[in-house]
Amino acid sequence: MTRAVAAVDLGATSGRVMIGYVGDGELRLEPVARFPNGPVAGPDGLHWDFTALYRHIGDGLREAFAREPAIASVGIDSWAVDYGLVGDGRLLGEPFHYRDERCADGVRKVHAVTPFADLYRRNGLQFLPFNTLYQYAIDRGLADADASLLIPDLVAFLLTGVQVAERTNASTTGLVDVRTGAWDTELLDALDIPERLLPRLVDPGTHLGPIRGAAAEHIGAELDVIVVGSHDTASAVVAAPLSTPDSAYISCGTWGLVGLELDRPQVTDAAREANFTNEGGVDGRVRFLHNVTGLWLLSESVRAWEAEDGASIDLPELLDAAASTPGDIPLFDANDPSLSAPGDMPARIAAVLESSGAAVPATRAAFTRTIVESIAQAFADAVATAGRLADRPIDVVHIVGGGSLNRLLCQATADRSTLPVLAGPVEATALGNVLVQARAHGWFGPDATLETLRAAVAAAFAPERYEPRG
Ligand code: LFR
Repeated sequence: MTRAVAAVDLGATSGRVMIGYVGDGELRLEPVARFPNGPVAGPDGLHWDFTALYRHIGDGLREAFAREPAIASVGIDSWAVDYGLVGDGRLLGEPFHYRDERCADGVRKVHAVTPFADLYRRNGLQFLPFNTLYQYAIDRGLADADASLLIPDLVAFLLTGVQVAERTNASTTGLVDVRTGAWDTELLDALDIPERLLPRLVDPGTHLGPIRGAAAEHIGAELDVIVVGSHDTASAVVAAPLSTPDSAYISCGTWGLVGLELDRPQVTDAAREANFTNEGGVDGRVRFLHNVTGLWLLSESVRAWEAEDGASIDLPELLDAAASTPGDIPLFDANDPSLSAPGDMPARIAAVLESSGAAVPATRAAFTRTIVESIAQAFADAVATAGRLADRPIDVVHIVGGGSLNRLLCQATADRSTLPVLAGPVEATALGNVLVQARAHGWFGPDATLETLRAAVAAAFAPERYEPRG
């Protein structure tokens, strides 16, 4: 019997629809559709082109169902924190993009009411200027809305008509109580955020209901939507084949999410000072991690160079050239806030290098090497900090996601952390999405834990090992 589900996985630079096959010893992804995503500058700031994304999702699901009529359900995940406002059953405008600089005003407003140390005690989240609560603080649209839905919940609502807030992603809003897992109504009151906007919280694995109306007609089927770990990082961690109890993971795409899985949140002063987050994981696990700016630095630099040349750049070729750059490699702080917004990344990185007295590499290959090594250094530092904060002797680092294909980055992370790196799977997020649906269908038996799912990943996708070089 064919056991298949569809995964919709939306990343900050591209989205995809995949078919996931799960059967006797089989775990396999078949790509169906891939479409671009990114910030769109409007008169009032940066937005997402959600309308285009939603159209691509519908087309992708139609194609998936045409190819594989056995598809039993659909799961949706995306980047975190961003939301769409809904009124009278419709999306009220294109969602804001978290890289929009307006968030700074929201931070000032929220911290004037609730200082960061108090927020951290309540929500356990690292400071990121775009966390949803800061965006709400300056969003005039809230008053006219009936509901605010995070991106995957918004897609699910438009498909099924059901409004929920999936728990792993809701944990990134800053409005969920890290101790109880419920909406923090006291904080909502203090910040004047209407409680009516926030739908009921549900766990990954919840059956939401069938796709209805025009969407079902377009796709050609009333496929069931199953809630997955809808924060992409939560799904990626599900499919990180953690090989020892003291494994660290890095989910590396646009961001590098570096940390550990814990059973309980760590809401200590030391964790707050190190800016470590306690995001909600699938099965109530805690994603104790730090956001490191990841391949964003490279993709934005390549985008700038391509614009300069009016021609596309072969990334593998550039990385090969970078790997053989001789001499000293100047480093910069990958997390410098000046590197967060889109646009002219090479000049901004050069400014960060210059301000610390470091030399600016003269060639693109050397510049690329500096970017990759700076990311790897930030990864190594975050791994060490995670181990120290959680009192764990980290013995291996798993790199999953797009970054696992970047050999230079994997080796540099091994070297700089002095730990072995196990790289892969590259499509961890989509796999985690597929696995949580498969488990909800009972395909892994009645007692399947995350360890069961990870064993399936390890069996199907042998990781590539990088030993640290002295
Ligand atoms: C990764 C990610 C991170 C989150 C950032 C913004 O794609 O979801 O986990 O901090 O995007 O939403």
